[in-house]
Amino acid sequence: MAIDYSEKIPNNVNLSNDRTLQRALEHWQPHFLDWWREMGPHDFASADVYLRTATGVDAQGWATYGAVKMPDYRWGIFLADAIPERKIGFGDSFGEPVWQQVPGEFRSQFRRLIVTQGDTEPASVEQQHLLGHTCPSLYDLRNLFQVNVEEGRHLWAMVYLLHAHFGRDGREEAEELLARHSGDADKPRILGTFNEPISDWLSFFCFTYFTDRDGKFQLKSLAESSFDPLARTCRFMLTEEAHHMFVGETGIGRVVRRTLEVMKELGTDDVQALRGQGVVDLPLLQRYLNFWFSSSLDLFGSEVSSNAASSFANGIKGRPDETTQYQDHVCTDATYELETPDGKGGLQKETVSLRNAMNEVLREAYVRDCEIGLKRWNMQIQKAGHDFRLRLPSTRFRRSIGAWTNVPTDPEGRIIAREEYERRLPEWLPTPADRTYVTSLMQRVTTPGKMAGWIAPPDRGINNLALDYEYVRLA
Ligand code: BYC
Repeated sequence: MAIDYSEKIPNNVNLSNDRTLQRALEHWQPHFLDWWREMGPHDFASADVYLRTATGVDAQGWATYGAVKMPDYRWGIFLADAIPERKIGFGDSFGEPVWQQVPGEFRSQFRRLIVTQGDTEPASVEQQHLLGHTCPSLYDLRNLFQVNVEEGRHLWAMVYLLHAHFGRDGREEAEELLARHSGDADKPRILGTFNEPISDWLSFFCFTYFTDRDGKFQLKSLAESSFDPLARTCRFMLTEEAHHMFVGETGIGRVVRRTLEVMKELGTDDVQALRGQGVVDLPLLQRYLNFWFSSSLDLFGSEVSSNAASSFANGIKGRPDETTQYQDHVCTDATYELETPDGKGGLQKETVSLRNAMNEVLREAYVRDCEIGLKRWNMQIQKAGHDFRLRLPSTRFRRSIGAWTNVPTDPEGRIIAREEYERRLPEWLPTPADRTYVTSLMQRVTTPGKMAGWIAPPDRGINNLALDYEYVRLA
């Protein structure tokens, strides 16, 4: 269905047919805008930004591009088209028709997941609140803002579900989504990674590479849901998410390219020499990757989880590409082998029900997807004639959720003494000196077509425009 932009809240859900819902959302809208003004991109409210806006939800041309002031962005409610006669694709109700309403017995479980999903969206905007001030180029600044407005829209997507399907509880949750704040001591965001500061662009690229990719996998699992409005909204969100991961992958790739250029010019990989030239040495990049990858792994929850089992059994959350990737969609008898710490410095093998291991199944698929960027970046390094390789640390390294919580391991996943772990952490995670150095590189560049010295230009501009196009016109 086409998106109606004549409405106060653009939508393709026939909002004007449900006056009560429309009024409730119109009541929430100014709260959202207040939140955006306070917590969204700092200081750029009057800039003209070359943004894409959804005009339709089909695969072709869903986007239109043009200069927009961010507070005027048309945040709205867009669901992918319904699949006629769609059937439940997994769990105990496999093969039955999907639900247009939430079954009462699953209400609180659905609410919890929708709230958790919704919470991450404004959190990421808050984390990136000040980043615009230190943009490496107008191209990057525009990409940051594109990501920010779309995360704002993803919040709308979840708030719509809460308002439309969860009554008063849902409306209260929607208010709470604007009341919790990233890193707030009293009211933090729900999931750990979303309380980590993103105060430099290297962190931003790592976040969009690793953490937005968690978004991809979680949204793909929710897109399988038996609750059809949730499935449809997540399907559309996934089309927006792809750009965010592109920003991360190409951002890190450009950092690597620039560093390789300077390594060639200087004829050395000496860290101090490279830092003297203002680029990101590869060991430093590795430490940033270790930090954001390990934090993002926690977002999948515990390896063995009764929440995950009941979400699967009840048809609430499936596996990514459930229909095409798996034969057994019910998984009552299937098992899963895990290796977990035995508490005595060794490992033990555990066999658990596959349903209980669904978080781990997702995490494994996620790790495989993360490898793709690493291969590309390493190809660049190899072609430049260097032996250094970027690597994903083991999924056991620096975990705060699940079986490996607080188990000291090295990045290869070997259990080590706590003393060794503490002592060697500066080899593995960004040190205060690394962060100070990265911060020193974060000088704002806003001349069209120019890039900061620590990052190479992208291969092409946005929507076939030239690289020196003025993607953000600063007021
Ligand atoms: N930090 O059984 P467990 C995105 C909590 S990203 C803090 O192990 P479960 C985006 C958990 O909530 C995608 N707490 O795990 C990206 C539970 O607490 P309660 C976001 C954590 O429940 C970039 C307890 O530990 N979407 O879209 O099976 C920019 C035991 O949980 C953490 C979703 O996450 C953590 N890391 O699975 C913008 C999808 N991990 O409820 C956006 C919806 C776990 O007992 N959420 N806990 O108080 C879910 O599917 C599940 O809630 C989780 C956890 C996968 C997160």
